[in-house]
Amino acid sequence: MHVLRRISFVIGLLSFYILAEAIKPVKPNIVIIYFDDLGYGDLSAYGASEIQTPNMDVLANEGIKFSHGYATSSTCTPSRYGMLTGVYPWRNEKARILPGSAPLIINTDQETLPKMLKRAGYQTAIVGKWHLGLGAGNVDWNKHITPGPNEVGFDHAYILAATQDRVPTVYIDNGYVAGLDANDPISVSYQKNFEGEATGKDNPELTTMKWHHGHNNSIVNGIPRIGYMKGGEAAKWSDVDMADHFLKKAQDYVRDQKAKPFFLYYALQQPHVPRTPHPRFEGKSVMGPRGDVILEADWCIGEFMKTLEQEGILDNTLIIFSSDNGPVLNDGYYDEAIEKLGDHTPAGQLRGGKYSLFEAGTRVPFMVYWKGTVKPKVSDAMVCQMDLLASLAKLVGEEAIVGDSEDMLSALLGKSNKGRKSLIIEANAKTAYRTGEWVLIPPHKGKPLSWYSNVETAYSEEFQLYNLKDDLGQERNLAESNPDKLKALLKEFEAIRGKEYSTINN
Ligand code: NG6
Ligand code: CA
Repeated sequence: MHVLRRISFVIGLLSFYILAEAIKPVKPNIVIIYFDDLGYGDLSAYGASEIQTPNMDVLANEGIKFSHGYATSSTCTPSRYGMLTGVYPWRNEKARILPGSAPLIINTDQETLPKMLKRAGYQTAIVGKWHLGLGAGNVDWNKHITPGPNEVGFDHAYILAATQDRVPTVYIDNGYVAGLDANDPISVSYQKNFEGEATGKDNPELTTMKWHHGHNNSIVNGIPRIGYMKGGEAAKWSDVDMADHFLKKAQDYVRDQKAKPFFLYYALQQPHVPRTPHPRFEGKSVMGPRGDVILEADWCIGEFMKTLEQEGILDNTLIIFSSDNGPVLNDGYYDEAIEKLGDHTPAGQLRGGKYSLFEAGTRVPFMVYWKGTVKPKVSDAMVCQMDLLASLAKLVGEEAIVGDSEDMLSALLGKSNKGRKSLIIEANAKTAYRTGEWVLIPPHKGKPLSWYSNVETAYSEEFQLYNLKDDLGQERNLAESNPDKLKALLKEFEAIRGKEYSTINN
C-alpha cells in the first residue's frame, strides 16, 4: 500500500511537470503584420496564380496557414477595434468607418492587447494605419493630439490617422504631426472646404488620379481625398514613399529593441486606395496599381523578415499575419483594378468582398509563423483576430479582461485543430452567425449590391442559410428547405447577439 501510494505520488508529480511544461509561459517578441483590404485569394500561398507573393508565402508555408481565419468585420475600423480590444465591434456603435477627424473610440480605461502585453513586460509599438480615432473631439492638429494609441497601450506610435485616402495626409509621431512647420498650421474639416483651396470636384485639372465616387475633396500630391485640409505643407506625406517609410520605421523599431521583448503592430496601408506603388514597383504586376502594391507589400515583408534575421531574433519572434477585411476593386478611384484584373480572383472561391456579410468580407489570409517553434501546417480551425488578446495572454502568462476574445493559443500554434465554436461577423453594423459549416445571415435592410464598389453586401430582407461544406461560394440559400437548422442557429445567434440584431424593422 505504502509503495503504491509512493508510486502514485511520483506519477502525480511527473504529470504536474509535464502539464506545467506544456503551458509554461514564454515571452517571444510578437509582431502582427496587418494589411488593409488584402483578400483571401490575393496571395499565391492562398491560391493566387496571376500574382506571386513569395515573402508572404514563406509565412504561410513555413507556419500555420489558416483556411478559416477571420476578421470580425468587413471594414477597417471595427476589425481593428475587435482585434485590439477583444470585444465584438457591434457592441460599440462608434466602431464604424471613421472620418479622419473622429475622436478615439477605445476608452482609455478599456483592456487592450498592447496594455496586456505591457503588463507582461513588453515594449509596445504601432507603425502604420490607425483608424480608431484620435483626441476627444475638435482635435487641434498643431498641438499634442491625445488621447490616441499612446493612451491605449502603445509606448511608441508612428501612424497615419485614418486611411490613405482621408485627410490629414500627414504622419503622427507619438501624438505630434511629424515635420510640421509651426508657421504653416494644419486645419482639417470634414464639413466644408477652406476658402481658396482646390478640390477634386472643382479642379479636376489639378489631379493626377481621377476620382470615381467620393474622394473629391482636398487634393494632395495630385490625389483628391476624403475631407478638407489646409496648411501643413512640409508635413504632408509622399504617397509613393509610404511603404518604404513605414517599413523603415518598423525596421528601426525592431533594431532598437534589445532589452525587453517587444510587441509591434505593423499595419501596412496596402492595397487600400489610393494605390500608389513606388516607381520601382510600377508595372511589376500585370494588374495595374492594385497588383503592383501587393508586390510592393510582399517585398516589404521580405525586407522586414531579413531585419529580424540580421538582428538574430527571428527564432524568438512570433509573427501573426492577417488583413482587416476582404478585397475590393473599385473603391473610389479610376485605377484599372477591374479592367486589368484578368484571371485573378482576389476573394479566391469565396463570395462577396469588402463591405460584405458573405464570406470574403471577413474571411482573410491568416498565418502564424514562429521559426523553429511552430511546425508548418494548414489548419481549418476557425480563429478570429479578436482571439489574439486571450490567446497571447495565455502565451505570456498574463491575466486579461478577455471580453469576447477566446483562448485559441493551441490552434494558433498548430497544436490543436479546435477552433471557435461560433463567431458573429459584422458588416456596417449588420451581423451574421458562423458556426461549424453553417452561416446564418438574418434579414437586413440595405442594398444587395454596394452601389459604388459593386460588391455584394449579402443584405437581404429574407433569411439566408448556407452550408459552406457543400457550397463554399454561398450560392444555395437553404433557409426555406432547412427550417429546423435555421431555427436552431437563430436561437444560438440571439443568445449572443440579443434579439435586436436585425435592422429590418428599424
Ligand atoms: C469608404 C470609402 C472607401 C474607403 C472606406 C474605408 C467612399 C465613397 N468610400 O467610405 O474608399 O476609404 O470608406 O475603408 O468614400 S476601410 O478599409 O478603412 O474600412
Ligand atoms: Ca480595410
